[in-house]
Amino acid sequence: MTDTAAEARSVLQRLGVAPAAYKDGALEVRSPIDGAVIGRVAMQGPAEVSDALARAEAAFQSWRSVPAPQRGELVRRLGEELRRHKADLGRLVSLEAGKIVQEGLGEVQEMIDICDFAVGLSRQLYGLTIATERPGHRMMETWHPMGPVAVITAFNFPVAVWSWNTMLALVCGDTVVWKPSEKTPLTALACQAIFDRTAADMGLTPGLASLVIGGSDAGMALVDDPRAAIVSATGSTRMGRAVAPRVAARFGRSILELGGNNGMIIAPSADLTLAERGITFSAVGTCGQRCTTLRRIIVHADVYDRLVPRLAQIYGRLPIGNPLDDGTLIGPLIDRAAFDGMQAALAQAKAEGGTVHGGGRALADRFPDAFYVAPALVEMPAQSAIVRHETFAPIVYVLRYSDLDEAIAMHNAVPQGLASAIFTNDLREAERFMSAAGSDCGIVNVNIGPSGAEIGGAFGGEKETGGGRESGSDAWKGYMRRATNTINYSTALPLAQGIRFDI
Ligand code: UN1
Repeated sequence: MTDTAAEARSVLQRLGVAPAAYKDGALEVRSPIDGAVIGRVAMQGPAEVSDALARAEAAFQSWRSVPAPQRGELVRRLGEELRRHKADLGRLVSLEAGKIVQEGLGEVQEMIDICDFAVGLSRQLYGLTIATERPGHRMMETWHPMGPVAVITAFNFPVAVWSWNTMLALVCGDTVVWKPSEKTPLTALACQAIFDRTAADMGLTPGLASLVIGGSDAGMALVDDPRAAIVSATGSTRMGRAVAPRVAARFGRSILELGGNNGMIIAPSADLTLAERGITFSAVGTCGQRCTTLRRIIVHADVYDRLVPRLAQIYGRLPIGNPLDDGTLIGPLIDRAAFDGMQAALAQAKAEGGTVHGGGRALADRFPDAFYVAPALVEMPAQSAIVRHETFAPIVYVLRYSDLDEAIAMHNAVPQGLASAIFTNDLREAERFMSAAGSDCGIVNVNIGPSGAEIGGAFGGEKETGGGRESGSDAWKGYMRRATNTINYSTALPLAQGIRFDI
């Protein structure tokens, strides 16, 4: 059996984190693998937030004027460091967040990918030139850095989401103050150590990116501080509801990536073998704790009786276990609260007429202080209250439909709007689902599941998901401010709209 505490110590050492940072702080960090304490980290509060923002603001004064391609050089080197440390950082993600090794490594790969993306972007921060109505004039847009970005992240992607934000922010000329989840401070310390070493090697000004480990008082201090030009927050809709109005009240900018309730329509023409794989990875990957996790399957009546029993069979034989072991596909839930939340949701689903397959506690003898579960497949008679609610656990609700319009309406009739998918071989159905009258989500896939998005596309969603976009496409614009410039190179001063104003 793995000694998670010893492993965490040696990985942290290889990643260059000073032992003082995780030896005797007040915050006990437990590995979800076995519940063992793997670190003790100091808790910081509003005073440290204020100091970090002061440093970020000071660093911003010079960083904003460094040419963007040179800023990209920092990100290029960070990408190289991450390549070098991929195995260790991926393992630390497994130890601290409980992901299987493949997914821990995948998360670090996602960091490397956003570095590559951001390096390219550092030479592509372009604005438009616009035709003006005035002779001898030119109109254009220039994009400028915004200031310090407060990055608030969740336990489930403890390193990738920081890098989505930080790498873009850095090439955009912004600086960063990061508050990670209190459940995953060790991976945050490791990222910060990598960052600090790289920035120091390059002789860069301190304070470009810093870390504050703390609770909601630290988070709210970031949210309320006008020096944080942008607040990029990832987490529950409840958290977003607390954050968004406070940032808005001071006219700050927010980028919100909140809850999902991701659905998939299985049409009569669907390739069911492909669908089974798509469903299983999306529904049970990361033990159902991704914001993109598949939570609802809307299955056509003609294929329901072929697909659902097969899924129940697959679910029954998925390897649940220590995420560090080869072959494990389902690791633990993050903690007891997640387990209790899952059981409460299953009880409610039963009360609402559902038939539950699986969903019980697993491996309690071997790991009495950890929370492993069998993934749950829940057949529901209708899209009742519990189905419309996001439970962060491996529960997938199965619903039946007979008409595509009805399926799309059902698909959209939830408060969240992150990711969605349709499995169909019918071109008309696929295009319908992607059209203006189709899925209302930010991510709309055909013949692949809703989770596991790659860097390159904009990531985020609508409604209670918060509306933010991160990572790919033109998400960089969220980290910059736009100036519209009108330049007069004539000897006259014509006014727009033909206004005459002679003095
Ligand atoms: C999250 O769960 O917060 O698309 C992010 C995915 C991953 C990112 C998930 N690339 O599932």
